[in-house]
Amino acid sequence: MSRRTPPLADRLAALREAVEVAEGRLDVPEVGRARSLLAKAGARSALGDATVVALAGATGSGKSTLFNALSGAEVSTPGVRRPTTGVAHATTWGEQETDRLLDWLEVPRRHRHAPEPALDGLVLLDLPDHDSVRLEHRLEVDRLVALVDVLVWVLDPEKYADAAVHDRYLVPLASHAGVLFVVLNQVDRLDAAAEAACLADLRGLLDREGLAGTPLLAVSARTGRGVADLRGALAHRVAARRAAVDRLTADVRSAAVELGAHAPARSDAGWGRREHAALVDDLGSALAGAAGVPTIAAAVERSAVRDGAGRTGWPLLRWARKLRPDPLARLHLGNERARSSLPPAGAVELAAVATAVRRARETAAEDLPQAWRDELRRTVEGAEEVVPDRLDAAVAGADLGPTRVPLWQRAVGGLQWVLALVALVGALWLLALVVLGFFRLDDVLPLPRVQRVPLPTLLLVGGLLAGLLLALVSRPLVRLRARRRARAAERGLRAAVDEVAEDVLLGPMTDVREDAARFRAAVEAAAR
Ligand SMILES: Nc1nc2c(ncn2[C@@H]2O[C@H](COP(=O)(O)OP(=O)(O)OP(=O)(O)O)[C@@H](O)[C@H]2O)c(=O)[nH]1
Ligand SMILES: [Mg+2]
Repeated sequence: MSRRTPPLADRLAALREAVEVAEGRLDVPEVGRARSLLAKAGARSALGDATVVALAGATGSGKSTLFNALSGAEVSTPGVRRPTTGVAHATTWGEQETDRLLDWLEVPRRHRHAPEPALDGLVLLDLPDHDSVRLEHRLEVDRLVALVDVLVWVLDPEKYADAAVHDRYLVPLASHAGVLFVVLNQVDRLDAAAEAACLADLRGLLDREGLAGTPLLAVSARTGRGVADLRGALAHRVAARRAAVDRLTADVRSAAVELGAHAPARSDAGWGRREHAALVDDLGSALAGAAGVPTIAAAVERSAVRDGAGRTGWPLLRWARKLRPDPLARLHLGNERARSSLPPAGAVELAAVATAVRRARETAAEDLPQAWRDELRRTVEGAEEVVPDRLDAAVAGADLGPTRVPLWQRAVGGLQWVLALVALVGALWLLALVVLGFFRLDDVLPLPRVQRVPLPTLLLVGGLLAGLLLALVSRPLVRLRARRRARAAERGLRAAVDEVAEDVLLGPMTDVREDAARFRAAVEAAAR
């Protein structure tokens, strides 16, 4: 087997791969036809290497007469009343068991020819008329034309140019060199000049139809002229023992060419890294809007301000802050399996998502044929349905950044307690002085002064003022840290959202493109 023509098994494997890739993806009739061909090939290959030759043609062209001439007996009755032959007849040559083959072909009338080594392995069929007034004849012809290995088209001098035969049967087999013979029968009815003119005209017609490689023989089934040549040509095909393989090869190639109409023009499947990253970014920012990432980031910031201010604020007012709910906790994040309490995305956000998805889909659809574009659209539509749930789960489970309390906030918090304690000591001291003064026991407690200010007053006022000052100084720092936390949370959320964009939308789109490329490669391998 030369390298340019791969063996039938390889072609069939390639066609099977193309069908498997296309299955459930491409909604085109060619896939179904290729699948039936694979079934036929599997069945035919198991039925031996006999050569099934069928005589086909219009009613009255002389198929049955020629069939009998080749069979050497009147197996099929020719007739004057048209159409004559209603069911296919078979004559088999040689010892080979052909019953299973004929069962598969569903040909009931069978005749075994006397031993004739040159034609050993031939199964000759006489078909009904292809252009019959009877529908069942036409159906039977079409069924068998698809199954046999070699077709001998029997034309007669009147109707040899009939467009029905040429357009429907001959032209589609143009690529099937070796599968087709054309016979001009009844040449006994023509004189030499008319026969030559007729043959030249028919030859020209066939050549123009792309059938230049198809042999054309002049015969007369009645006188036997040319029948020996036809017998010789058939013997040649039979001896090669590859008519079945040739027919299947030709079928696989035309099926692959048909499928090729739905293959992408370019073979490179994926998009470049930069293109891919740009798509993720585009989709990610649209999805982030719809997923409420800005809302969550704002809640993280407010929550961090609340916590930080609480921690660094004046201790005696902390309980008041605790009464206000945590804006982050209200969103019920942190559980991937439960829905968050995020408000649903608004119309603007949803429109932005739709636009980004459409842009991504259009990029993915570039240079894909229509059938793959349709599949891409179906895939994206399916994916879009799960996007809201996947987004919610993603943001609910996203890493919102470090939640560790910063050391300085702890330190400030501790210092606040100390200052509060100092103020308290001052207050209690003053209270004690007032009580003792009431009982005229002023001298029991000393009253040290610092620069003429009584120490307890200094402790009370100083503690309070210092606490207030510390709280005020801490505020901008708390805000700064809250903004940093919000940014970190936003990064975490974006990463989770980008993953959804990648997983739910871009991944399946990439799969479609890759399948289209695989399809193209398989179709090319089958058609080579
Ligand atoms: N002159 C002449 N008549 C022929 C020749 N071959 C067949 N005939 C006649 O043409 C008529 C039709 O022949 P059939 O063999 O029944 O034709 P068929 O193609 O089998 O027709 P259907 O079974 O109806 O499709 C018969 O009368 C034959 O005798 C031939 O080579 N020369
Ligand atoms: Mg007939």
